[in-house]
Amino acid sequence: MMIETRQTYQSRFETHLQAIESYLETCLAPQEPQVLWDAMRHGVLSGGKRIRPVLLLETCRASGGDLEKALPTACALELIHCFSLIHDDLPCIDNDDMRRGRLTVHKAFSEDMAVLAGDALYGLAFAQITDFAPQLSDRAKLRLLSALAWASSVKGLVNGQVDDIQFAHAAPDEQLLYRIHHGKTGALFRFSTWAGGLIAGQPEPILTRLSRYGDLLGLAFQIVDDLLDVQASADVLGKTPGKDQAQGKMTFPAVFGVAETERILKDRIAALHALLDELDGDLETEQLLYLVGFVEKRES
Ligand code: GRG
Repeated sequence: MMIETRQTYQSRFETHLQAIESYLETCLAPQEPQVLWDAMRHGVLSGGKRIRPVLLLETCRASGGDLEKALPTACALELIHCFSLIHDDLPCIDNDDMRRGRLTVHKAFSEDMAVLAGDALYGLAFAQITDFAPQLSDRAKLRLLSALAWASSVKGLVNGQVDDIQFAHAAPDEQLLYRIHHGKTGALFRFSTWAGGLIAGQPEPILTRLSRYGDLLGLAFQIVDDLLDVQASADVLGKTPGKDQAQGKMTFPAVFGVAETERILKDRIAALHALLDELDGDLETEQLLYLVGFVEKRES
């Protein structure tokens, strides 16, 4: 294991962020019809944490891969994530006015434009891999496209969201809680860490472990999200706190209470440390460990 300083981790994280912001800005350069592109830009270029594309870039780098090769797929993933947030905020789903500290897309524009901006981002995401990733082999592109298609639809985001809607106000149920988050949050996290390894050319057994890293990290991320919804203020969160409880959502604090939720989080963090210990040697794991700390300690 190489020993690097905290400053190195932060500056590497920021380098990833700059590459992502600059790519997203270019791929969303305004076009006609202007209102559509303005709405798409509002939904994407609005200061998200970019944790999913950072994870993809970092698992690729930690695997010895080329960051330029991974960037289009990392940003495709962020476009899909932003699409899901735009649709999630719609009046017919979560009905939120604020996201990332500013008005949601349907509030800043209109409901029809928010639906269409989301739809456009979904297609634009896949086009980043097909048209703007010449360094990837056709086989790698097909595997990435297939995995992303499943993760962002019926084996991930959408089924997770359907469960989330259907089981709002249902009796607390541990199995259901994990099922919802395995889809809604876990699918894109699993994709990010698996795809980073795939692009770097890692063998299947390592890809399986990288997926597990994404899965555990996604779960930790969601647990922190649920705790923040109970504990943080609107200013810090950039969105309305306390909404989960108001909407009767199946969250970790709702099912387990806050103290037990904090214990489960510690348990998952310990499992992440153990997994990264196993991967050390095959991968440069220190920055992946730093990202575990980032997820655990985040305040918004
Ligand atoms: C077909 C893609 C698609 C979507 C339609 C609405 C929907 C189905 C799915 C919603 C999925 C969803 C909103 C999951 C929430 C996951 C989550 C923890 C979001 C917050 O992520 P952060 O904190 O947000 O990374 P930022 O703003 O930092 O990007």
